[in-house]
Amino acid sequence: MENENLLKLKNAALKDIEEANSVDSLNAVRNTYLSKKSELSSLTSQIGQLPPEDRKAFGAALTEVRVAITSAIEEKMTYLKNKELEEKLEKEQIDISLPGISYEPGGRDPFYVIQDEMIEIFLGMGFEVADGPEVEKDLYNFELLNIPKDHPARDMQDTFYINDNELLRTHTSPVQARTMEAKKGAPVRIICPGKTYRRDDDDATHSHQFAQIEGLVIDKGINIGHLKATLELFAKKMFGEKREIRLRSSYFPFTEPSVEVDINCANCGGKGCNMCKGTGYIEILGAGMVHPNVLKMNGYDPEEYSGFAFGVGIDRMAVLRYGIDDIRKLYTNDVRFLKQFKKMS
Ligand code: FA5
Repeated sequence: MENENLLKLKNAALKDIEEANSVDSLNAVRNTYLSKKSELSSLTSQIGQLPPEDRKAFGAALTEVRVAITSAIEEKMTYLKNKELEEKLEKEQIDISLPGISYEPGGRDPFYVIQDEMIEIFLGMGFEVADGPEVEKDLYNFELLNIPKDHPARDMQDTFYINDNELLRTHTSPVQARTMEAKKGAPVRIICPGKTYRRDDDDATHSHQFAQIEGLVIDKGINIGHLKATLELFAKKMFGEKREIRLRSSYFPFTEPSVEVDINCANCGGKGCNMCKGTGYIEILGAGMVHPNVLKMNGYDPEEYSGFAFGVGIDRMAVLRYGIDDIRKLYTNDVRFLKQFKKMS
């Protein structure tokens, strides 16, 4: 093919490119002039049949035409794509009178509402907040609390063991031993909120993971009257002035005497109903006077110092306070329950 014909081919292509007025039509032009079946491609494959002295010049002329067509197409493609995008945006209509999507604001989880409220009450009585690890040493969880290895009381608090010496703490009481260790014989007035774990079967009132607030007071002259007054004030602040508490004799290896503390049932006022299982009272916590062995093991002279301690279940408090029928609802993140709670609180 003469160079003059090649020039015609190039001009025809450039004209078609110029006339293409959409991305689709430009793609069709590209197909006509640059595809494998195009005239340009078939000419390229014929170079080998030319006399050797003509091949170089003809090859260069073909390349020049291909480059010219390709760059003209690319330039036009950019222009057409932008134009089509602009046209699309112009056509899009926004109806500003349509109502927006309403997102309901979330609320605080009942568990944390109660936990904060309990902490506030104790802070108001002069307690400080202490902390301790959830993966705890057997030493602090049991031994320094007067529960040596093979003590039958361990059966009541079976747990998840990491190894022979480490476990998920079964109560917040190990913080008692840790605090006494840190205070080195000085007076103590702490609470410790935190997660606790037991190998308990889950049901409406039990969870294998729950939370407690531990309380510990040690000083000279502390007696059971201080314990009762502290817990009575706590119960009234938490559940209302009319609530009474009752101390029932109990057993914990780390307190002597030990008590279970009940509160009179708000539902029936103490007459007996389903909620309090006919007893008129509902158990809220375990407590007692710190056992002399515990004081001794943790660096306090029981002849000089005495103290009281208590452990209250935070989840149980939330259940009682809000009349939640199943403790597991505090953990399952069911939005229906959380919404219901938001309305209640
Ligand atoms: C204790 O854990 C003692 N450490 C409490 C204590 C501290 C006594 C200091 C004396 C001095 P108890 O096992 O009773 O005691 O648990 C205390 C509270 O934790 C219970 O009253 C209850 O509110 C809560 N609790 C216990 N087990 C569970 C469970 N599986 N699920 C939810 N709450 C629980």
